[in-house]
Amino acid sequence: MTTCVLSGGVGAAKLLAALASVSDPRDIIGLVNTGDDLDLHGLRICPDLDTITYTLAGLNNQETGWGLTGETWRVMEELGRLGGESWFSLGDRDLATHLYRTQRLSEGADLTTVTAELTVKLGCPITLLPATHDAAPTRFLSADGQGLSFQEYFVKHHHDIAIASINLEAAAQCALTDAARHALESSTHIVIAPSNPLISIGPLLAIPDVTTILSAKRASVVAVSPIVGGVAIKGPAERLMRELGFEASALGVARMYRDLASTMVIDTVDASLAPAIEQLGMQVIVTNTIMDGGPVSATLGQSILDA
Ligand code: FO1
Repeated sequence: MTTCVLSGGVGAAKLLAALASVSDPRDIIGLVNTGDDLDLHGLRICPDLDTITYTLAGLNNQETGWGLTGETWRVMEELGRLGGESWFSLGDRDLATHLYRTQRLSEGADLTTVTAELTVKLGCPITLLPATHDAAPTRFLSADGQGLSFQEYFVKHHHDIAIASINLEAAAQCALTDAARHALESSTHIVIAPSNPLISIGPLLAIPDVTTILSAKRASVVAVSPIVGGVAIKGPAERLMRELGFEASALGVARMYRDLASTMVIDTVDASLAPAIEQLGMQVIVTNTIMDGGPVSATLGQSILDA
């Protein structure tokens, strides 16, 4: 019994930890978005892979939500003094991960191999797979006509800029890795994490063959809504969904996933939306989805595995 989880960053990390708390972590695979990845200072930065690795290893920085615990920022401070690019903060400890990854990639190792090395070395007990080895950066067009990279939108503009469209063309041109394809095809359960459907899950679904595989396995696909009570648990999902013409609710998320998932997990505060979601042809599980890293997470994890 293997569970493959389509994953963004923070929300997915919490869900993967929840699933790992109620099953053998060796049976869980995170299939992770790389659309947020960037090259900066000559380093390959993979925010979602690192957020999940650090969280599952118990090393995540709970103040920032990204990066490592016990972090210091001396390199960034020095870089700022030199007038270097310091808008995207890499902590001193986090830099070691990036130096390691970049060096291994430059030696010819692929991102799947390097990710496996980092998860083992850092103590993340589940398997994490990048969905692709190709560069597939997510881009944005702002309402005032600027083209933006993911991290320009997310960090430089604090995702506080109106967006006209999301560009997933690079993802649509890239190839699923063999390991990712095998994970999707052979897993008994597939879960869509409560990550942003447009910019964390969207880039995974844009990769050729992913929606085909999910549709064929729809009966074993469960999606967890990242929108609770009309509000995103974290990040810009609600605002982006509205700006791009989607209803910012668990029902709106269900409409996006109806052809891919047979079961939708929604929060108890959204229980009144269950009949409308069932009318889309989905089963609905109503439970507490605000994960606490303890009993609430465990109950959510178990309900997903039982679905
Ligand atoms: N998010 C920020 O808001 N500011 C940062 O300076 C920042 C640096 C950073 C460095 C490494 C890393 O793995 C993640 C980092 N993030 C930062 C988080 C990241 O930009 C986003 O949270 C994700 O890409 C969205 O899932």
